[in-house]
This record gives sequence, C-alpha cells and structure tokens, in this order.
Amino acid sequence: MLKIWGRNDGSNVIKALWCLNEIGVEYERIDWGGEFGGNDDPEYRKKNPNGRLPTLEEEDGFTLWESGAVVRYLCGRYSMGNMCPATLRGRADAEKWMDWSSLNLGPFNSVFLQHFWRLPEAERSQEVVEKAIATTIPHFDVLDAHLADRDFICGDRLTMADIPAGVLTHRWINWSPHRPSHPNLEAWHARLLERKAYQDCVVAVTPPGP
Ligand SMILES: N[C@@H](CCC(=O)N[C@@H](CS)C(=O)NCC(=O)O)C(=O)O
Repeated sequence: MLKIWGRNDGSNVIKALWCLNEIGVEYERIDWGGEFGGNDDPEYRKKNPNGRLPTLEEEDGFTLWESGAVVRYLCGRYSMGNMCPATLRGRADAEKWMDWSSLNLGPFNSVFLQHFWRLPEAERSQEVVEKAIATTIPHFDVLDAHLADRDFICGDRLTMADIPAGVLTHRWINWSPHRPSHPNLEAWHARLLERKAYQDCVVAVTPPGP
C-alpha cells in the first residue's frame, strides 16, 4: 500500500493527505517528524535526504518528496482529467497556482507557528506576526479577485490547484482575525468546508489561533 511519512498536522503533509482523501486512494500514514522524531534516521534520509515531511513511498520502493510534487504525482496518477487537468495548458495553470500558493501564502503559516506556538514565550513577537499578515494581504487580494467568477481555482470543480491554497487559507482565516474582508475567498473557503476530506484532513488538525 502507498505510504505517507509525516505527522498529520504538518501543512505540507496535509496537502498530500487531503489530496489522497479527495481521490479516494487507500494509504498508510506513518507518524514521523515533529514530536515523533525520525527525520535524521539514516534509513529515512535515504528516502528523503532533506529529513523533512511528507515523503511518499510506494510498494516497489519509489519515493517522492516535496509536497507540491507529491500532489501533482498523485493527481496525475490517480485522477487525470479530474484533479489533474488533462490539457497541458490546464495543468500548467493549476501548477502555477500551486507554486504561487506555497511561495506566497506559506510564509505567514511559518511565522505564525513560530511566534504563536513554537518559540519560547520571551522570543515571540506579535509585531512579527502583524508584519507577516501585512505582507500576505496583497497575495490574498490576488486570489480573492481570481475567485470572483469561479467556484474553484481552476473553474467549476476542485483540482490540485486548490490544495496548497486551501490548506493555507484555512490557517489564514483562523489565525488572522483582523484580516480585511475577502468575500470571494471566504465563499470558496465555505465551499471547501462542505467537503468531508477537507474537514477530516485540514480542519480537524489545524491548531487553534488567537
Ligand atoms: N518544501 C517542503 C517543505 C517540507 C517541510 O518543511 N515540512 C515540514 C512539515 S509541514 C517539516 O518537515 N518539518 C519538520 C518536522 O515536522 O519535523 C515541502 O513542501 O514538502
């Protein structure tokens, strides 16, 4: 059976898990990293030399790391023409939004986790969090405008394009209570909330915010 190495609450692991749950592929998840440790285990490093999560492993020994690559692979393998758009241009468009989301919406997630949960209390700074919010707002302005005339990022159905943004938007909405209103983004998030896979893999494991 396909394996995913990684604790179930890491934002990058969640991308792979939500994707697998959406496409209905059975998998085994191994608690790894974070409080479970194991990232420096030499056998694990053979699978993923970065010692990070997630790592996908198939029965024949094929391994893959880097969450965006894992999501693309899963959608291409198990959901071509659905989660993975069938045309080259459709796929490029979805991949564009996947990369854009991780690059632009991801840093707020890291800053918040550090300054709300992980750093010793004396080193936490609300100012740093506020700066990360201010830097991230223009990116959400872009996504909000894009969603004005479509239900999902690539059109009328969920695709792999929604995965990284969907994971990071749930954190944004829960962790930045004073953010500006983004009605199209919020409507899209509400549509994601209707999905069991999103509830199970994203909502259920998102740490609470302020
Ligand atoms: N760019 C990588 C980042 C991987 C990454 O940093 N993952 C986090 C978890 S979300 C991690 O491994 N953290 C160390 C740990 O949890 O032990 C990806 O998207 O897969």
